Amino acid sequence: MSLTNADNVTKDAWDSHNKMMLEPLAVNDAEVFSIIKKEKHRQTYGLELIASENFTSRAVLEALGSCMNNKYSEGYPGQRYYGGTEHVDELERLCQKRALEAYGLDFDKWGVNVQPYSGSPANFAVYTAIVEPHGRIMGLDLPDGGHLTHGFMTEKKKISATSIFFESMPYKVNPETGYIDYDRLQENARLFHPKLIIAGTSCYSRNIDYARMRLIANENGAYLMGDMAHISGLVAAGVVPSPFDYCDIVSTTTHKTLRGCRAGLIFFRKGVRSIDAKGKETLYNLESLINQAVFPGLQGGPHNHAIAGVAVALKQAMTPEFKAYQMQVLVNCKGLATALIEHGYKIVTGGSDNHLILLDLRSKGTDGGRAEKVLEACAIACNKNTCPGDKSALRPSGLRFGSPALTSRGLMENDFRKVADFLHRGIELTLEVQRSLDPKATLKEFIQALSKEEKFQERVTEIRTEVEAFAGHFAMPGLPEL
Ligand code: DSN
Repeated sequence: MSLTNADNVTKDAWDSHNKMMLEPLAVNDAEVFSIIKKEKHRQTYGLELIASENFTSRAVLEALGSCMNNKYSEGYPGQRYYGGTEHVDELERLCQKRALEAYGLDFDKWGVNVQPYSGSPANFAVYTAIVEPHGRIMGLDLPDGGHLTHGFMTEKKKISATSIFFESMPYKVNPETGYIDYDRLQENARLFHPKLIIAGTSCYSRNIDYARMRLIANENGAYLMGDMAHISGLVAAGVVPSPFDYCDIVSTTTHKTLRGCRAGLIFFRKGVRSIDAKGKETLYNLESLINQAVFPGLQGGPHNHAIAGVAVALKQAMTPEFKAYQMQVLVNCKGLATALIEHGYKIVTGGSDNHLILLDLRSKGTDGGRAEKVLEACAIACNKNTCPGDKSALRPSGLRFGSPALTSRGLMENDFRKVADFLHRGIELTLEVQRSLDPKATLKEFIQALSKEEKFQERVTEIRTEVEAFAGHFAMPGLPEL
């Protein structure tokens, strides 16, 4: 580049540009640096109970922040549309190998695509691959614990693109028990004849009966897809039933219980799909359909930095330490459930087989939205959630709590009892604020009362101070500063 071109780039400006490119974030962009520092403080001194979140390791973050971010590599290993891809090819192949190994899969029977940017694009790629436009899918309804991308729509509107471009018929949980109503799913599937049934959840504390779902899929000649996003770390550790035993396809995110960076994976079966009465074999053709749907169907260049981070997380997921961590996730979740039940709370389904619980606040006379706001003010992060039987998704009566993130910080079962005490105090405060208001007061009025009235602010400060002192006690995985 000429230093005396039409734009009058001076040598000084050029030198300073080159210097700028080497500056650390704190020097180069103090504003973004300070926001990140505030978030780091929030994560370190708060209690993170959002069931889908986790704290990834330093090694994963280093891979994620590496030069792999700079590389374009549209295509697949050995067949790229760009030059200079020998190292990203090696990385993607390594990530594929580790993904299959982490789940104990036979390389002849399973393949994997490691390019999806996250779980939602992964699911859309699967539907694009195997369900024709307006073909039929069945997933657990969002208010019952399913995910947006499992075909979510309301009575009035198709919300998720997965219900706009595909015809969706949800299945439900039994409103009395909170367990998936497999009988009703079976009856409805016999009428609807879906092309694809999705066995996956976002807020369901019990193991899925994959064998039963396989049976229902077979009755209808449907594919069965497991969306194990929430439980993929638990599955890798072998502490919950595996969707791989029964599903044709398994999708996942990589940043929840798996504890990697944000990305998605799609596993697909290869080889024989079925053999008819005369012994004639039908083969799967999922590999080419899914690979084409991901690229060039829906995505451009893979995020090679994310693939690097996922590869690192998958290596960690094959260690005995990871198994010990996942076992502790389960113990801690059960401990939290027990302590909350002792405090007089109702847990949907009565407990948990996995990393999350759903607290039903209806019997307490409050709802998830109000309690979530009070807990947030007290430095406790969780999310409101509908409970089975809720009449309106606008006023969800539950709170979803997960144990993965705090377990990553080293909290043990007794610590989770303390967490339950904090939750109880926050919910008691919610009830007090509510009692001070007209029963018809809106959420906005509730938040105003909470933040304006001195007596409530004093209580918030008291709980928050204790929460911060408690949380600050535990180690935080990741990069030391950011
Ligand atoms: N939104 C995530 C969750 O919180 O469960 C799933 O994508």
